Amino acid sequence: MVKMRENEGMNRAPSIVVIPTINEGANLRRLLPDLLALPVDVLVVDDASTDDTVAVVESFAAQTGRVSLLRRPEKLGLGSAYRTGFTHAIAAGYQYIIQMDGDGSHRVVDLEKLMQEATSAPDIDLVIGSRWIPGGAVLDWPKHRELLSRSANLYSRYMLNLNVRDNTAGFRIYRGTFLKRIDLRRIKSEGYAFQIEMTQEAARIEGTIIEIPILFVERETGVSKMSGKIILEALIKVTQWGLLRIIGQCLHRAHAGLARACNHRNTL
Ligand SMILES: Nc1nc2c(ncn2[C@@H]2O[C@H](COP(=O)(O)OP(=O)(O)OP(=O)(O)O)[C@@H](O)[C@H]2O)c(=O)[nH]1
Ligand SMILES: [Mg+2]
Repeated sequence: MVKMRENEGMNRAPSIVVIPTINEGANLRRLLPDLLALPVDVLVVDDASTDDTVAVVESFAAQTGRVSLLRRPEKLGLGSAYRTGFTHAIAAGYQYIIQMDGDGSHRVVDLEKLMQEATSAPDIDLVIGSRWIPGGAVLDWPKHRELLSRSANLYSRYMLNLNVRDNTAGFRIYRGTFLKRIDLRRIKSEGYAFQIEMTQEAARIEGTIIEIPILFVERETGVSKMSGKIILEALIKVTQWGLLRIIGQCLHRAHAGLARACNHRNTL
């Protein structure tokens, strides 16, 4: 691993962007210069890319000293890449930990907006770049992808009772101290389910979550890693979590009803 910058007080950027990659060399070559124009450091978590991803990252690391690279020997999953990246970022003491795809779908202009919001109030724990609130949109996405994303969000919002429109969004800023409160070892999902599980956990520990509209742009180069397995994982997990939540609620109500009935009998 290229060494991460230690906490150098005022000299180091307060924020770090964690980018998971597999074969995103062409995209990183365009993304990194724009990102590094902002006051951020970058950590790339790469799973055995066979293109020039590693060379591109190492070259920016050498030129700027603000880019780190964590290399893993095989494709270990998006969720696991983020868990590893987040763990390093938390340990290094960054104030804001940013999650962003390396395929160009998440725009740096939108990141600037997200950063403004994240830093606008001390109580904001999680900022989500949202496609599905007014002002948000997708560009060049096939209709079936839009339908899939919209239905996944509707289903997870209903099943998990989440007040977030874009649960599957991968463009986010966590306050470092807040992310530290989430036990990442308990988060087991890998694909879209990872984003949903993190949203669910953030809501469970009563974080302040806001959504900011973004324009999500379909990748121009490279290959999508989205698969049927990722969709199935999300469908199964959301259904399991949702049913457990609903059963828990029913048991709670039944217990409360029983207690009320007993109290009533005792007062007769
Ligand atoms: N390290 C690592 N990165 C991954 C893995 N899967 C996907 N990525 C990266 O995560 C980011 C998002 O993956 P994409 O393939 O664009 O998947 P997506 O954005 O969910 O789906 P599309 O809309 O089809 O692009 C990209 O930067 C990928 O290179 C993985 O298993 N390990
Ligand atoms: Mg993508």
